[in-house]
Amino acid sequence: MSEAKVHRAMPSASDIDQGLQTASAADHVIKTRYGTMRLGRRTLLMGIINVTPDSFYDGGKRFDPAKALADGIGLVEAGADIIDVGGESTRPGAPPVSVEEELQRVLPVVQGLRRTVKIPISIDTYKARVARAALAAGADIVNDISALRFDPEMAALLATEKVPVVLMHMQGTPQTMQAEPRYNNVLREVQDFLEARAIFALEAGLERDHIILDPGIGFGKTLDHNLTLLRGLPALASLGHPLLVGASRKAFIGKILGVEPEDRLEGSLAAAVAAVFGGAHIIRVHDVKETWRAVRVADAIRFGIPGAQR
Ligand code: 9MG
Repeated sequence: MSEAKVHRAMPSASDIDQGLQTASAADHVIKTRYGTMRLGRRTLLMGIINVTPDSFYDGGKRFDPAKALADGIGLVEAGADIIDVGGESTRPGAPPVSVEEELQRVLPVVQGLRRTVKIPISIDTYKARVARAALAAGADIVNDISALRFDPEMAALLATEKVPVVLMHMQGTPQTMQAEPRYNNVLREVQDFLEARAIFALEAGLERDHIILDPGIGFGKTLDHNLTLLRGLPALASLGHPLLVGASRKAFIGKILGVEPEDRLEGSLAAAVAAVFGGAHIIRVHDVKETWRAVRVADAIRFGIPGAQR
């Protein structure tokens, strides 16, 4: 497993699911410029590389691009299927950064990863200018926490570039979202929002197969809202698009266990496994090696062991 997805080793990103023989009810195929991802036969892992000084867990750890690149390669060796590179913290209250600053942070890392790893790279940004430059530098997917709402040029860019996008739910903005999140029915409202954003994306010219939905765990949600959404993932999966879930080391885990981000690994693994059983196709995580093991076992229970006689 370890070197399989870096350039110095052999298989390509299109081999992601080679050899797997069990299929689930919700099969999806996402074609990226770097290879085809098969979803629904096993859960994919999106490894997080935040090139920021202030992210809630890894802020400052990868602010040096060389360190971010080395850690990104390490996540691929640990089993990541996608690497998500971000240059602006989205923790509650984090200040926005300028386009120039964000580009300075992410571009060397995207370029370095593209030269080195053989899996799709995702750029975590809601800014069209950052997305455009990152795509030119080798990114394949755009992870837009605003679901195409914060930058009016983002939808047209993605339609032209023909790349997949993650459309995430958020109430408010990162600056305001945790002030007083309120819903009458959080699951219904998030479901309606995601459905509406998928329709918006389609009408803007994105391909149906390029739309990934995400409930936005922790983005304008209380503990109870987050738990209701994680419990309700099957309803979100029923929208007919691949589902991405990011719960890794988030505050709701800290609230349950009374622990700081450094001590939330076990809670994150529990959330990842719950997401697998809820129908998530992609899990966004900091701890790829540990999540890879937990999710392989969860996948074996859910789908059967690939190739095993039954
Ligand atoms: C950038 N970012 C932080 N948390 C996230 C989550 O849960 N989903 C997505 N798509 N992006 C996230």
